[in-house]
Amino acid sequence: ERAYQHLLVDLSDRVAIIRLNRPEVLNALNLALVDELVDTLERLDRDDAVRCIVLTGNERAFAAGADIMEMAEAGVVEMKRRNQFRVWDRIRWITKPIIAAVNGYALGGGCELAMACDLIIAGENARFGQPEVNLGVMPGAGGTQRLTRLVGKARALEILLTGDPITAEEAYRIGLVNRVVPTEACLDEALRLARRIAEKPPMAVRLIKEAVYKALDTTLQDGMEYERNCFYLLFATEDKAEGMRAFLEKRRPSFKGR
Ligand code: CO8
Repeated sequence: ERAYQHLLVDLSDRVAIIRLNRPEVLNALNLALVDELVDTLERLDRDDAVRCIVLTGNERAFAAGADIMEMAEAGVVEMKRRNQFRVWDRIRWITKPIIAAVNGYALGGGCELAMACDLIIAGENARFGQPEVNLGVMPGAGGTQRLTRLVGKARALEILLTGDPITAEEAYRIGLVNRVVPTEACLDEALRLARRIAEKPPMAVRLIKEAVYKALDTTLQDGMEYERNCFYLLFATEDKAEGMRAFLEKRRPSFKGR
């Protein structure tokens, strides 16, 4: 059993569940929490017993943003010295799918954290927003970049310039989240989805994730070529042989991740 300072971590049916655990400050993301979170994601990513990761908070908050207490007195030299986004950027390289189960506030860094995940299940009470502008700053962990790619320029600018949060229903309408479910069903729905993905051949899952992020980052031509190479690569796996054989033999495949 491992001791965590700001997280609760569980494993069931090859799905790891990470709960952000600073409820007294609505899971504000201080430096220690983000360090611990990213270390944990990387450890779970290396663990063969884990095939999918669910990240959640509590009913009141997924995360209400970066910890304002830690930033209030900081100047630019201190912020540059902290170099906190080097840790943050490592989330991008987690190979297993990460599903955010979001209830309550997902604001500022909390919204950016949800967007850094691969899929988002929202409870009806979820509120997404980038209120940094109200503090005299702006997003620093992808809020202007990921949000714009996800929902387009017009909606992104409205959210970013007003700082007003949007409801779960609105987030669904503009394509920020995959689905909206009753608040109390949010984690279960995310776990159900995670277990479905955990049954799939891990190498195919991994390359699909890689190829989709490539699509956000490159030209269509280069992306198509990338996709094709990933596709060919899967023909070297035992799971490809098993998947196609099982189809022909009309039985359920059993995937090994090799
Ligand atoms: N940082 C520190 N403490 C917080 C934060 C926060 N972001 N959010 C809430 N808290 C604390 C409150 O200070 C309060 O503490 P206390 O009980 O000691 O007074 C406790 O949590 C409960 O909060 P409230 O009493 O304010 O609860 P309400 O229900 O009245 O309001 C709100 C809930 C609307 C969510 C309100 O707390 C709020 O506006 N919070 C701040 C939201 C915000 O501005 N977030 C953006 C922060 S800036 C940012 O995220 C920059 C990202 C850059 C990169 C991030 C990398 C990690």
